[in-house]
Amino acid sequence: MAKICFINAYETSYLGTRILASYMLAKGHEVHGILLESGEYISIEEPLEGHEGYQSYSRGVLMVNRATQYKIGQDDTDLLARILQAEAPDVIGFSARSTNNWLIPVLVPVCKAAVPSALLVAGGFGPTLEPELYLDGGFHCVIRGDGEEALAGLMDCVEEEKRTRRPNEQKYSVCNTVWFYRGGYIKNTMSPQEKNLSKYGEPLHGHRHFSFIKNGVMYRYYDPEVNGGIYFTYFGRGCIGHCTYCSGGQWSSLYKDDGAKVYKRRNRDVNEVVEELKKMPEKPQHIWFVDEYFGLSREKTLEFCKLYKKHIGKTFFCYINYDYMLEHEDVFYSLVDAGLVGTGVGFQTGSEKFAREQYHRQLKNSHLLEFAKLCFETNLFTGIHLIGGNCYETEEVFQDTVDLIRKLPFSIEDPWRMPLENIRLRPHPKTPITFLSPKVVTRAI
Ligand code: B12
Ligand code: SF4
Repeated sequence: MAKICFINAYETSYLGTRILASYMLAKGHEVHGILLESGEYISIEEPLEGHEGYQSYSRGVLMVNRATQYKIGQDDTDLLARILQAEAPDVIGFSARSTNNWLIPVLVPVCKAAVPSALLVAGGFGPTLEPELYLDGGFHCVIRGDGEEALAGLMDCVEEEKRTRRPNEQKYSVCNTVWFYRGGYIKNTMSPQEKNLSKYGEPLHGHRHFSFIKNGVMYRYYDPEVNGGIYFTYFGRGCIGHCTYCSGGQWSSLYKDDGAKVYKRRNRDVNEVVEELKKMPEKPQHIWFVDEYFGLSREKTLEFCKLYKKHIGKTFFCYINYDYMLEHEDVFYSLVDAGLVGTGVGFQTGSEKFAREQYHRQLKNSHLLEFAKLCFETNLFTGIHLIGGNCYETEEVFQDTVDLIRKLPFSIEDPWRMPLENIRLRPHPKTPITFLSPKVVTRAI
């Protein structure tokens, strides 16, 4: 048995590490999750050029990810060090999106000083897309892509090292791992993606598995989701879109480049999702399915709705496939009947041409509008997503967007039923739009 401590920072749901944690426990390893700060949006007065994560304007309020205003400080890192020393893990696993890259020099010295013998591993979108950044910053290893199999392989090597008290060179060849070793980078090939997500189990919850640090205060053995209002989970992974500002497409390219099998979309078994929800903590009264979109077939969706209504009955949020729902309105109404109360519609711009050329989105605004009206009439809370701040946008494109907004339904009695959410374009490293329209990048994040 080996022990891993995961570190997440400024996150909302920590879904990736919750799943990894479940899988490591099932493999017989020990796990503890350290949650540094939280990922909520906070309001600001003036637009900020330098912001971590998204900056958005919605319901009359300008907002940024908390990481912009509340930087992790000495108080927080002292507490982090205390937890790490107490847990004494063999491996420390940092989970990061590119928006967390700035934390590399903050966290590495703390981890190394607290547990000098621990192997420092990084995973998630940030390290996957720029492994060298993390290795040069002091991490021993980066795991690219889906983390489950690679981390399990690595933990087994570490366990072997503990048992034999000898270095185990096999760790340097575990699939998906990247190392800086003997003066050069070792980039191991990607292993095929696992199709059956059941293998990885449910996201781990429970106070005993987590510690939370916020505002310089430590909540030892505390899982914020257990006492929060929302429970986060997922139906599956992957997306069929190719939006140029999204890092999702780069994920599948990694596998394709190595000739490894990758799935556009993998769904979990519907019964399994319902069984997980039956066991969810009592306090959260709302469920958020974090999938990019609801990708279940008609039969599976109807089956889910029936089971969900019977056994769970709480309200839920998810993104759904607009065209599909317009063609199969009965499926849409079943979801609403089961508890769907919120969703979003990604217009991004009022100009279909601009959406096609800049963002590689092929959707028809007339369909999106029809779907938005359907949501409105059904009383769903529906965020209308728009992208702001693209310097290639012309006056004509702007006018098209204004015209589109005028066509959206609106109720004076219930003005926030369909709020506009204008999110500033701030492409992540190496996303297609950074090559397509290089000027669009105002600051690398
Ligand atoms: C749902 C979602 C959200 C949800 C919930 C996220 C969550 N899971 O906690 C919400 C809306 C809250 C959200 C918030 C944000 N998101 Co988001 N989100 C997604 C989405 C659609 C799915 C993510 C998901 O849950 N996947 C399923 C889980 C299981 O996968 P995973 O978390 O990636 O974890 C796996 C691997 O990454 C890896 N792994 C992860 N951590 C670790 C750690 C170690 C040690 C190891 C070994 C492996 C490992 O193993 C895991 C299991 O296989 C993706 C798009 C996509 N296609 O993935 C964008 C995406 C991940 N989000 C993105 C961003 C930028 C954000 C925000 C920063 C935006 C903001 N608010 O400013 C915040 C992040 C908060 C933060 N500070 O980090 C970007 C990341 C881009 C990048 N280059 O980093 C993505 C790719 C979308 C995009 N526009 O490109 N997001
Ligand atoms: S932005 Fe959303 S729809 Fe577009 S490719 Fe990324 S995950 Fe898919």
